[in-house]
Amino acid sequence: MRRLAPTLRDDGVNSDLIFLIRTILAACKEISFRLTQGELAGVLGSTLNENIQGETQKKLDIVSNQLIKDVLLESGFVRSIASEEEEHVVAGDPNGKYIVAYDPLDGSSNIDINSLVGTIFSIHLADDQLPADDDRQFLKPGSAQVCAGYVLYGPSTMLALTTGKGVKIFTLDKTHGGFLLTHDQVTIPKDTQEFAINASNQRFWEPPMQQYINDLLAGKEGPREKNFNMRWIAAMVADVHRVLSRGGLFTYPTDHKNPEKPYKLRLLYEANPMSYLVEQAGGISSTGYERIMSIQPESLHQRVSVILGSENEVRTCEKYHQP
Ligand code: AFP
Repeated sequence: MRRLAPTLRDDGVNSDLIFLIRTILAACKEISFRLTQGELAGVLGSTLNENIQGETQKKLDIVSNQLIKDVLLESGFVRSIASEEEEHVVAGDPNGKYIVAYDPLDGSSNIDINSLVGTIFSIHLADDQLPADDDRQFLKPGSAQVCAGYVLYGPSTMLALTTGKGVKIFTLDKTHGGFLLTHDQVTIPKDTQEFAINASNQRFWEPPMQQYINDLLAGKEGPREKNFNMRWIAAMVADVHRVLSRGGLFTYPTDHKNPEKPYKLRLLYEANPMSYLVEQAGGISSTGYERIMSIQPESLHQRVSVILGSENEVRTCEKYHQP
């Protein structure tokens, strides 16, 4: 099986970006090791702190954020970083060519139950017209990304990556620490019978989503005239990996459970990188009303409604949202 760097060179990816991707993966390998060690590494459990999102920080949230932050700032290739765990943009190398937005440990509520978690990253070119510590560096639509990926820490540690030439999946071979190409040109089936949503929020959804989900649940006897299966892993990385692997629809729609927080998923370091991967694999990613990668961000930790996956199924869900 082919290793990461030669595979990306064959795709015409420049050596600076390959170096940056490998830099991120160096931190991810360490995160993978600490997760595997679990209690033995003393990194499970929560801290007494809350992050900018008002969420209790897990010890491994902080450790993972620091690991990635350190390697990015030392790389010489990164002008600015934005993280779920950092309130503001952190300036890196003034000559850095790239900026990186990342969620160091997505699904961290799964850590203490030994379930799936992951790291998500989104890479843009730096803006020479703006200071390195200016949040506006990151206020670019997802369509401007030059690279996006995630590392899923599961029974295997797997990297899904796109640089705009389709999606490749690599598997970490822990015998030598290399990521080997195990799935080339990943393609999401256009149709599906599987959806992922946190159904406990049903009473808080908007009517279009309530109706759409009701019709899925009605199965063969309902208007869809076929049965559907449901999954919910509570880690976007894992649910999206299933969509890339066998199709499906994943959604975290708007809800009015907390009027101050109508959306759950963050645009810059969850929705946009995942949307890039899904679109590059032949799927689509929408709010129900517009393409996610066309949204002009207004703030660093902006949240958004997400409906992504198999093209025909997302289109059907969008139709429920048409006036
Ligand atoms: P955490 O990182 O706080 O666990 O949140 C994960 C996440 O942002 C996303 O990965 C999941 O799809 C979603 O939240 C799960 O949300 P619920 O806990 O409300 O199901």
